[in-house]
Amino acid sequence: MASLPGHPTSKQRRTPNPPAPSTRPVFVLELPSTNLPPQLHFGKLESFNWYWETLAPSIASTLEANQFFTKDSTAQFLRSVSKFRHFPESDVPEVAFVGRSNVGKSSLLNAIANADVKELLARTSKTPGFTKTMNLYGIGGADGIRVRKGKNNGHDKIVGMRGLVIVDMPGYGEGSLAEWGAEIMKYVQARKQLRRVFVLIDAQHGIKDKDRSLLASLRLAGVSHQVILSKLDRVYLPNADSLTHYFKKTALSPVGSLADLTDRMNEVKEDIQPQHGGSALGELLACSSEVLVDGRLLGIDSIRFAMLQAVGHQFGWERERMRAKEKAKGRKKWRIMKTSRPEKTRSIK
Ligand SMILES: Nc1nc2c(ncn2[C@@H]2O[C@H](COP(=O)(O)OP(=O)(O)O)[C@@H](O)[C@H]2O)c(=O)[nH]1
Ligand SMILES: [Mg+2]
Repeated sequence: MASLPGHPTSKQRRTPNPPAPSTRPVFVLELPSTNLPPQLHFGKLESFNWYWETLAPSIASTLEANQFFTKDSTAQFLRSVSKFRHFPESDVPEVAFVGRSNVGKSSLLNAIANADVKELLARTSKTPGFTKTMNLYGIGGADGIRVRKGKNNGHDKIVGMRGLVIVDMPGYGEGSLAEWGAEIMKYVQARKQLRRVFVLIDAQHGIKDKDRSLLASLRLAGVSHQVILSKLDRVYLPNADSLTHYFKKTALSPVGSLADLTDRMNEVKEDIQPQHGGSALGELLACSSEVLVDGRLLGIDSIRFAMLQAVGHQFGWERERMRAKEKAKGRKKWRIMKTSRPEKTRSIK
């Protein structure tokens, strides 16, 4: 008789001590399915994302994340600051984008927020085009995210409910990381609202020494961080019904193979999760901010999900679970109230 799926066969039942599951993730190649939502597979390459310690988002969560960034909110430019001490106080959780100059930070921000952040910055900032400033953008929030002016020389404060702030950092270029980063390191180490730093690495050029030093500083400081491979279209474009350049509107052809991408990801993974000490979040996301694959920018949906997860956004299923918990708690309280004797009322003399 054929055994039922999930039931051990007689041979398996006879094995006294089954070998302990390997802690090394199994890197399984799957055919990319860009028009299919990601599947929940532990330790597998999800089309072009690799989740080895975390779970890929469900279809519903991905849709919700997209809705959050595209329908429920518009990006607002909040402020440009060059010194950590000039940051406004804030009630709103933050994430930051860091990486080498030209790695694609601002383009990714555009893609995620479905906005032209450079234009927002030029329109709203008195000192536009500053590549050396840390630029703050607010997204979402019931009434939007905004800066409330401090009264009587008090501090300005970023306020708003159910939204997040994204900080677009200046890139580290030719100079040393120390030159680049005194103020930025102060920010990542001391900013209380910062929930996760997204470190962008160019998928084509791979990880460089300066990226390694930055990752080491983040590990040392115990700052939560996650790596994203940018410009994925330069190494890999899947075979899809339609491949189009977002700006030029030109048709494109498939590029590279999943095997190339796997090699690149393996290389990066070695660097971001060393044997000892803290490490980056156990997933590697890859994206393109410029190529549409069957009408969607490659990999952006999963990054939207990761950002919302980083700021503690409650997804639909989490809200349901909380509601069920509250309900169960309410029932228990009611049962206790019903079964316990009423207290004797004491007369006040
Ligand atoms: N092919 C490709 N080019 C990109 C992508 N993202 C950004 N770029 C290009 O890379 C350059 C630098 O991008 P930018 O977002 O300004 O980088 P930043 O300095 O890190 O903010 C620009 O010329 C972009 O057009 C991408 O996903 N694919
Ligand atoms: Mg930029």
